[in-house]
Amino acid sequence: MDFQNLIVEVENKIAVVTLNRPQALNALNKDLLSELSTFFSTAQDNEEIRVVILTGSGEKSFVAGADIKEFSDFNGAQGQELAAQGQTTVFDKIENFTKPVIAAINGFALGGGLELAMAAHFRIASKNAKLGLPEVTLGLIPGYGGTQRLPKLIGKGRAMQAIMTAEMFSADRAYEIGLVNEVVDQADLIARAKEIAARITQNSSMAIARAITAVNAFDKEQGFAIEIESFGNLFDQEDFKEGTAAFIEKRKPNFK
Ligand code: CO8
Repeated sequence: MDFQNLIVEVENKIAVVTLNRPQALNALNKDLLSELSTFFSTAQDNEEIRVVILTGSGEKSFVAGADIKEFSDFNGAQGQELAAQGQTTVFDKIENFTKPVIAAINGFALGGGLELAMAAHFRIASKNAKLGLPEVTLGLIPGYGGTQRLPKLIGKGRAMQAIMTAEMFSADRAYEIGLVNEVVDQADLIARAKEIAARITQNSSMAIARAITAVNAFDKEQGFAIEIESFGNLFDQEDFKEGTAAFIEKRKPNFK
């Protein structure tokens, strides 16, 4: 995989994807978004990849938002097109990706950067991380799903306040309110993300894919029906037979 704005390292079925525009604090421009979209399309069928870790290059920033310089002269139609295209080709694609995506937030996660982290399945952060949706300071609102995903993660009232004030959460505060699952020293961030990922790779990837689909359906009307359908379907799969057999035989399962 040959990218200009991403560094992709795959080892032990774990892909570490580093967004790499440090001169702009890894802001999301069109090229970077397009490469992210390509990466996730390719990774879907790549058997060498079972978990994806997203992080930013440098010690200062995960992603400082959408690239303000790129859209500063856009009109309404262009802005809407940019947001719609980004949501479909990147943010929703990540949320619905059937392999776990972990955001390892190594600094600023602002605007589109926090929205990217929220599209991931869960988040861990380094102690220096700062998270927020400052769009109203630019006369905008979050356009990459932030108005939908932030309230689900931290509650409507807190999300309203965060969006209205544009204030940043410290890593510790983000942990307190459930926006990130863990806070670690920056030096340990990727190692910890890999540790979690390695644990995930021990489990049935087929079951995990179904779990992602079911959890994502939680707030949709048909959520319970999707859960039931996926649950039933898994009974017909090899992994279920291996998993239950291993339990009964008191051994570790060997999932293909
Ligand atoms: N876009 C473009 N360039 C950026 C961005 C950005 N979001 N953030 C930082 N940069 C650039 C700076 O312009 C600067 O470049 P240069 O050296 O050429 O001047 C370089 O990165 C370093 O940044 P600073 O010098 O500003 O670094 P500081 O440590 O002083 O400040 C901050 C760090 C606080 C993160 C500051 O850079 C900042 O406030 N950045 C903007 C944060 C922001 O407002 N983000 C939200 C953007 S809007 C958004 O994400 C909307 C998402 C939905 C879009 C839907 C499609 C329209």
